[in-house]
Amino acid sequence: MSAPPATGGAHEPAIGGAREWNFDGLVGPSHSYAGLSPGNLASEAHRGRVSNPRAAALQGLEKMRRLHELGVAQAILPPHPRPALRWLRGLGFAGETSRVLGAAAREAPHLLAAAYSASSMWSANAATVTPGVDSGGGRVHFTPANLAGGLHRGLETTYTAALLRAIFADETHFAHHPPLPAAWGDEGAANHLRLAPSHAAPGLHVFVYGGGAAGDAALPRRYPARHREEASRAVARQHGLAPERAVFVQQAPAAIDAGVFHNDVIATADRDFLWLHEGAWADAEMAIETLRRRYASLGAGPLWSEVTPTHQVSLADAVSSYLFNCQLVEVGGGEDRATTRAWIGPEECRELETVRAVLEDLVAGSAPIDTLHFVELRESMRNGGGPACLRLRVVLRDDEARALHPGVRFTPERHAALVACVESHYRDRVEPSDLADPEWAQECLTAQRAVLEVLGLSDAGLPEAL
Ligand code: SUG
Repeated sequence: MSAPPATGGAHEPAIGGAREWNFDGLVGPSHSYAGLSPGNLASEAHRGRVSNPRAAALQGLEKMRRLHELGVAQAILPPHPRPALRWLRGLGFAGETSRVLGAAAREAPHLLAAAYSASSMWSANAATVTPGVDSGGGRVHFTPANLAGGLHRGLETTYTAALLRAIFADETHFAHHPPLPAAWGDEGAANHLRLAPSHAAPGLHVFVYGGGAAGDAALPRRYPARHREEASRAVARQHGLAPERAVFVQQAPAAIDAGVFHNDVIATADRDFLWLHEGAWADAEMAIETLRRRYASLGAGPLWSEVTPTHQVSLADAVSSYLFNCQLVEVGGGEDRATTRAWIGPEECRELETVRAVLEDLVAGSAPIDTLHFVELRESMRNGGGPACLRLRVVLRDDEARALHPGVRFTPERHAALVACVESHYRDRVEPSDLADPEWAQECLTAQRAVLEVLGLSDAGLPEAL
């Protein structure tokens, strides 16, 4: 289903000096395959494999470099300090570091793996963000996700909240909310889409949840529904979104059972373009109709929607290729040149014929996607993290962007410094048995501090240990 915009729509140049910034989570030195996420098929399938944190971080940095080269506003979020020794001590593992690690390895290896997890790299789950143009009071709003659906992921929230406050410190521009109660799972921006004619224009927000008040009758049978409707509604309230600017949509339980643990595995959007799989939402047709009507009633113009049917790409192929877990970004533009929309997706999409065919078809004319860029992210993909998972979108006006902590902006010099840092501090081979080694624990903590140094965040008051 698609409806070409009456005017240039997606191909019109950006207006009003607001850009979408992509904040990528740099992979941490303890990146490993611990099989920590039930319902995330890649994580389950790769449990116990040898990981390569150095390659993982370099792959992520290369993606950032390519986006920067395309002219996308790019920034970097540091990894969190791991292992979370204080957390392990709080769970009753006492004594020197070597004793804590040894006892956890013997008695509760899953807790040790959680304490080491580098999952903060998937920054689409870090927070939900609302641009100032939509938030009523004019400030950019942030709610760190509680990630209550996973022990290892829930460990991220405290540090994420501190990081966001350090990076977006200027209270005249940025508002920070507390994370939501853990009873309401909140997985952040991975389940949130914003539709608007341009980044600068007011938008319509789509909050996608897995279960909740209205959805309890139809929950997935096999895998958990991580995100609650109540969480989405609370974020919309916190951020001052007018009711007509928020639509709440339930994920299809069958999609969750097919491995779609976040909406960004099966649906995406960029400005006036919405693209999803037929099986993504509980009642996709009705939801899209509601979105079209709402979008039009806000005076935003026509919404271009594209639904990929199951007979073209099965849910299983969508999940294994991460076709929808792409970054759709506005590139080019300038004084009198129209911008184009680029698809940045994983190499895996090239390898599946059905998926490649759909992409080629989209570019050939059936949708407003102009170019395809394949990126190599295999280390992250094996844990279920594609290009979209690795970045948090933050729409900023120019004056807001100037208020950012300057050290997190991507520059070629900073890229080179991070590559050097990764090459000298990150291991290229980590096995599950390494987790009990106190030397490696120390190496991980030292490497994280070296990254903070490059990003100018060493004195930002971030927690030193978790
Ligand atoms: O939460 N994987 C992450 C992947 C997150 C992907 N993010 C988005 N879709 N936005 C998760 O399931 C696996 C870690 C391990 O098994 O070691 C993990 O946490």
